[in-house]
Amino acid sequence: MRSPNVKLPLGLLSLALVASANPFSDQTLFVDDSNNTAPTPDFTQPPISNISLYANGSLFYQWRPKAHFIHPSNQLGDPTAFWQDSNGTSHITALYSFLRGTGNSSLSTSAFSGSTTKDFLQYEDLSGWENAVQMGPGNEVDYLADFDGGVVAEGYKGLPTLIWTAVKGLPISWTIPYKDGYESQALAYSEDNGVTWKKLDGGANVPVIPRPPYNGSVVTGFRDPFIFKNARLDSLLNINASSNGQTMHYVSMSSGLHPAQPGLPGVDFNAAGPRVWLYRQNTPGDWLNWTFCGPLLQSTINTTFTTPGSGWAATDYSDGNNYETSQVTNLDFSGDSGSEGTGLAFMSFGAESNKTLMLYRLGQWKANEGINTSPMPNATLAPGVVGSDAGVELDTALEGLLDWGLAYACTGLRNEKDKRRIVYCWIKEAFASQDQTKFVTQWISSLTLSRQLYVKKIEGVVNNELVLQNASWAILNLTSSSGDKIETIPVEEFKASAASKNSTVDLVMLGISPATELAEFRNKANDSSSLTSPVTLSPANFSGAQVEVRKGIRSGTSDSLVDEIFVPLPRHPSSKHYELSATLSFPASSLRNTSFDFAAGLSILRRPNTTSADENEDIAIVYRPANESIIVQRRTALGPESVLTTPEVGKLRLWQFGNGTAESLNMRVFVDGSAVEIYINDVFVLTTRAYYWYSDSNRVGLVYQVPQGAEEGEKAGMQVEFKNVSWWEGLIDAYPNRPKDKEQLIKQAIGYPEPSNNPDAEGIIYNGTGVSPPFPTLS
Ligand SMILES: *[C@@H]1O[C@H](CO)[C@@H](O)[C@H](O)[C@H]1NC(C)=O
Ligand SMILES: *[C@@H]1O[C@H](CO)[C@@H](O)[C@H](O)[C@H]1NC(C)=O
Ligand SMILES: *[C@@H]1O[C@H](CO)[C@@H](O)[C@H](O)[C@H]1NC(C)=O
Ligand SMILES: *[C@@H]1O[C@H](CO)[C@@H](O)[C@H](O)[C@H]1NC(C)=O
Ligand SMILES: *[C@@H]1O[C@H](CO)[C@@H](O)[C@H](O)[C@H]1NC(C)=O
Ligand SMILES: *[C@@H]1O[C@H](CO)[C@@H](O)[C@H](O)[C@H]1NC(C)=O
Ligand SMILES: *[C@@H]1O[C@H](CO)[C@@H](O)[C@H](O)[C@H]1NC(C)=O
Ligand SMILES: *[C@@H]1O[C@H](CO)[C@@H](O)[C@H](O)[C@H]1NC(C)=O
Ligand SMILES: *[C@@H]1O[C@H](CO)[C@@H](O)[C@H](O)[C@H]1NC(C)=O
Ligand SMILES: *[C@@H]1O[C@H](CO)[C@@H](O)[C@H](O)[C@H]1NC(C)=O
Ligand SMILES: *[C@@H]1O[C@H](CO)[C@@H](O)[C@H](O)[C@H]1NC(C)=O
Ligand SMILES: CC(=O)N[C@H]1CO[C@H](CO)[C@@H](O)[C@@H]1O
Repeated sequence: MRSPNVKLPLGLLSLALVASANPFSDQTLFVDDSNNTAPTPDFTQPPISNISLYANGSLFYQWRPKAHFIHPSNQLGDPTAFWQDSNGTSHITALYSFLRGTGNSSLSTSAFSGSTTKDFLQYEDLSGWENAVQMGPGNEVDYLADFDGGVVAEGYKGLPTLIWTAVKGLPISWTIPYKDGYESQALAYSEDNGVTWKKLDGGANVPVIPRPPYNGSVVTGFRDPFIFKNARLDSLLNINASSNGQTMHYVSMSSGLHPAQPGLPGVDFNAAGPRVWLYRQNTPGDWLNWTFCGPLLQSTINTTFTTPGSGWAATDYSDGNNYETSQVTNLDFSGDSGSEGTGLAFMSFGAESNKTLMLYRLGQWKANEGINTSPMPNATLAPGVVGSDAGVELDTALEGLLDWGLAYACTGLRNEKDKRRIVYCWIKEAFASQDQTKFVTQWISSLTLSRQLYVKKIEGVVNNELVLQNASWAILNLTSSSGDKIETIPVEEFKASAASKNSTVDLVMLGISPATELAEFRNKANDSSSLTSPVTLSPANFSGAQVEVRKGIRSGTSDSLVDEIFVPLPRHPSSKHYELSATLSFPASSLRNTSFDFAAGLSILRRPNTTSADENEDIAIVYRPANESIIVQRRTALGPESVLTTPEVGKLRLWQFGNGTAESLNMRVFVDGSAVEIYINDVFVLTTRAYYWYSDSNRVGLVYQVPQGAEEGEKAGMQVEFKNVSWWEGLIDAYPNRPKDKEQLIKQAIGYPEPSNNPDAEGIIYNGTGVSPPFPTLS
């Protein structure tokens, strides 16, 4: 859970609150803004410069996705608490709140709600689209908010069991001092297959992991418990999983340690930094007592695993200050091998810094000394903490970005039938002011489409300095790897080994692709079109026929202008809901070659060429071989007063093979309202928002760009071939059983996100209005 309360001063929380509402129902109090005289949008004319001045609800349909998960409350946060029933039904849940909360019941005052899916394409709201809610805050254990949790299908009393972060204090942020007990980990179980959750002892203050492991409020956060099983951890910890017929369950806790500063609690500077802690059950089958086993992942503050300056984890301080939303499993070449413990160890996590990123690592689990692994001066175990001197830690082989754009808080589950790792992320909005704009759209955020993760192997890569970095790939040890055993060679060891004399190497990296089920977008398309023969573009085409040329356009930032050739596809989709794919071949000699500069890719959501350059609009996704970057340029009619228009940038390497060829670039782009997801070569994903304006911004085509004025400079190695260019329009309605009319879908309710069907409602001690209860004394 990313706490958006970061900048809220503590004092604000206890202000007397104006709204009074029945917090137990989202039906009772409504706003009436039907009399407003604000303008309504005209999508054939330029927009007003500040979209938050349009009438409430007037942009409801404009950017709303069709195939993406959206919560019925219309305000959604982290995906969380995923699990799969033994019959193969998956539960996809997300934190939610209302657009119009009471008091402190803002985006950070979250509750749990979701749906089931059988195919990762279509969803059934768990208790209907009008009140699809499973559990909310307000009891003694969680009187302010509920943050992310993990679920197992058979846990406490053999029932579906949720362990989640119960919040008693806000704000929480890595940028401010922490207070022990603000976040504790509590347990709930379900007697109706996850439709509702019952908190332990009716919501009494009996968390199962009450406080951070160390005394003195030294942490930066302590949340997002993720429950998992792992045979490799069992063997490293000498746990006989089947001794009493029960499997050992582990919990990863996302956290970090503050460096001590004058007057502020913290630990020795060298011990500070983000952490994922490992907890295990005291004994398998005991869901109430957990043993602290030290760090599962630890980093020094503001550092990265990747080679500094390389950019493979975006920044040299990628891992920041505090980890969040971790998920843990093992992956192999076909998918999720967590239960078996084979393949490579996998973790993904958010890392908070001044550029918060969603990262992953692959490597090997190795035994460590648990609580003695990183002795921390000035940090002693807190009362009641059971510590173990046997733990497990990730020995990292590679690190990268799970998504280069706006997607965050990714989590996943194992699809047991075929052992695939299915993952979803939260797609944040990118409005200049979300709080100002959310009433104009009357909904914010969605989850991504379903993705699948595995270990990807690329064979026969030229062995040169390009592979010799700590990066988002690792060199496979061909001697020790076979079948489901995957071992990699650290860069320095490789340089000193006989293998370094080989002319090629095999690389492993994280495979990320759209879930195979998304093939239905093509099978069920209501229209589609393909480019019948390959097209090659180069600077020579600036003077050719059948192309449109624009000169001096923004490449995304105002200070770098480009000249562009556009080749429209013969037909374009008539809506903004489609998949587009293309294969681009760049000459091997253009890769990392800075003696000339160009970029090529696709342009989407593009208006017919108008006479006035100001009224053009398009989004372009281009690869720039000189610096191996993917750039998403957003030249929308809406400008920075309304939406973020800075380009999204990611890094992608096209590998060179021993036979002299280079990898081609295979792009799949999903456009679903404002949600745009770009998948490349099953190793790169960038999710962003495209806030197009005009109703006729529907063209798609090929683009080729050079720096402004450079089109005379044609050189060998500047030709790009496009082939397999196709689109499939329609996508699939994620909610066939929800109404389509916005009047039914817009919730004007004012309230606290407490569900009326909360089985713990009688123990509610705080409902979001008035001064919150005093913070309890930690025993
Ligand atoms: C919510 O709590 C406030 C303050 O304690 C109280 O005045 C109000 O009646 C409560 N609302 C409901 C619906 O119980
Ligand atoms: C839109 O809704 C918000 C929140 O209910 C309200 O404060 C605002 O006045 C409304 N705006 C208009 C133009 O009616
Ligand atoms: C599978 O389990 C879900 C609950 O997780 C239940 O709603 C559904 O009816 C079950 N389906 C079958 C075919 O048993
Ligand atoms: C830790 O405690 C020792 C004494 O116990 C003190 O000398 C040292 O300055 C402390 N370090 C920090 C970072 O607070
Ligand atoms: C780490 O980086 C953050 C910005 O992301 C900064 O605020 C903080 O002071 C840095 N911490 C240290 C110890 O350098
Ligand atoms: C924080 O942000 C600035 C500006 O974007 C950047 O240059 C700096 O290195 C960042 N990181 C840290 C750790 O402060
Ligand atoms: C590869 O694995 C083998 C077998 O475990 C080991 O002997 C060898 O040192 C490894 N190679 C490198 C370069 O580390
Ligand atoms: C060198 O490459 C060959 C062919 O891929 C492979 O069989 C061999 O194991 C490699 N040598 C080392 C030392 O890795
Ligand atoms: C496209 O429009 C621009 C002005 O916006 C104009 O300069 C250019 O010639 C047009 N190109 C075509 C092919 O119509
Ligand atoms: C846009 O309008 C809102 C609502 O009046 C206002 O609060 C905000 O400051 C405006 N934004 C800009 C960039 O002018
Ligand atoms: C070159 O090698 C790569 C990787 O082994 C292979 O995929 C590709 O088909 C080969 N190309 C040619 C032209 O042989
Ligand atoms: C061994 C142990 O610590 N058992 C405890 C597990 O949790 C329950 C409920 O909190 C306690 O009553 C036990 O003593």
